[in-house]
Amino acid sequence: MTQNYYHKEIETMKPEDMRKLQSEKLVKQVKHVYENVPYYRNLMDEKGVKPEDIKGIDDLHKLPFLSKTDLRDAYPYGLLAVPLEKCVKIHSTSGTTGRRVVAFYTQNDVDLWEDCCARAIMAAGGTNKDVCQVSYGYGLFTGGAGLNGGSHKVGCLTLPMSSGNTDRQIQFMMDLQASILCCTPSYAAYIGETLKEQGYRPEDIPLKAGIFGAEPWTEEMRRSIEATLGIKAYDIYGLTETTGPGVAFECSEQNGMHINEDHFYAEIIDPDTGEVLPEGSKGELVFTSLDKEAFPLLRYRTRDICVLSRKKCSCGRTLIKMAKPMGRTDDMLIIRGVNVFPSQIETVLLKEGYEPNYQIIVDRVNNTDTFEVKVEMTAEKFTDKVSDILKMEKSLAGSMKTMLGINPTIHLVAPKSITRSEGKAVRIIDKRKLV
Ligand code: DLL
Repeated sequence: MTQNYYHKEIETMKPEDMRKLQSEKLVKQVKHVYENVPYYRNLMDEKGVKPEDIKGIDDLHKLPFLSKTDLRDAYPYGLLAVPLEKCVKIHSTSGTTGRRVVAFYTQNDVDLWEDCCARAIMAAGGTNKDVCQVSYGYGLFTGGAGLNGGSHKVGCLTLPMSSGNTDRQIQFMMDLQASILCCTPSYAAYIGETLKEQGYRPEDIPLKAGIFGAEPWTEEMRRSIEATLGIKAYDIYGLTETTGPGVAFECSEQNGMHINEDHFYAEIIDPDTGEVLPEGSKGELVFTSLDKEAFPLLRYRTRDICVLSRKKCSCGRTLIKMAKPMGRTDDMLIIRGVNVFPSQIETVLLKEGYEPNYQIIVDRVNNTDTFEVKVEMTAEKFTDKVSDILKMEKSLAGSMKTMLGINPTIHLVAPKSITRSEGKAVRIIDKRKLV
């Protein structure tokens, strides 16, 4: 495959030149954050580090980490590094409890982010001749906006479909001859199955490539989607806290994702000690935004478990690669592309007058996640009247949908019927085989 680069000079830069560029950006960024974010300034002061101590990437380890807890504590504006009048938008995702994570963007931040997505689209073979169907959710979720912007930058004809309404997706795909599909891998699989049910063979489908991410997916799932849709499927990674999709993207080698390391410096640390681990070690992925303006997180702990590699890539890119995330160091689940924390479910249960005795059961049937929450009725709420139980289940499902953004199936069970554990409660039964 001939390689398309969006920023050839950066994407194929010599690693030593990249490190120099990263060092220069880091020095400026630390100064920017120290001067404008009192929350982080305090963390640096507590650690006894001053901006002058950071002369380049070699000094990065001296800086304190940030975690989701800091984002919650500083919510909503505490980590903002520019005046509000410079911000043009926000995106948001689940927090560990009721507080969501809100990320801010200046116009330059939006540009930088869209450039990252444009690199991903071009690495998947995209050009201005393509029709790019963006079927990630639009709105607060970053998927739709990021790929939409990237597609514009490449010059593709962009179909801003958002997710859902599969019949309409298929109609647009066929009528406008979409050649690139961007959505979660589970939605891609679902679209593929629906096309098959409607009698389309892979050779009837105009798509040539798919850019799928936001949730874990296996190699088997990739091969199955590729066969059903007749495409090459590329992985894409990102998180709201750093911008959204496009922090890393796959190339024709389909073996790990290149990190846009001119913007996001990656480290792997031991999640227990915080010690930085050498290349090739498995540990927690940490990102430092080198040039974002509004929400520039330094040493942000993603909780994703990962491995980095600088092995030469056949696509010619020299950007460091990350493996597919291999799990999480916390209990966050990703269900149908949506981040779900058990603590959020607990918050809803307590608010609705239930005890926090519950179990989350997740499975993947025909490439679609199922999401069930078993909840014990309390002695006060107990009833054996089926219509009352159904009403209570429906109301609880509604409150969960408001908190999580997706609808679980609620099963109310008799008080004290969920097995008590002698140690840590078994709250999550995840039957999916994701790695
Ligand atoms: O999922 C951003 C995104 C949108 C990425 C569209 C790719 C495509 P959040 O909702 O904040 O952001 O969730 C971030 O999702 O920490 C990972 O645990 C997980 N994740 C994202 N991409 C992948 C992937 C978006 N390709 C969290 N493989 C991250 C596995 C992924 N996990």
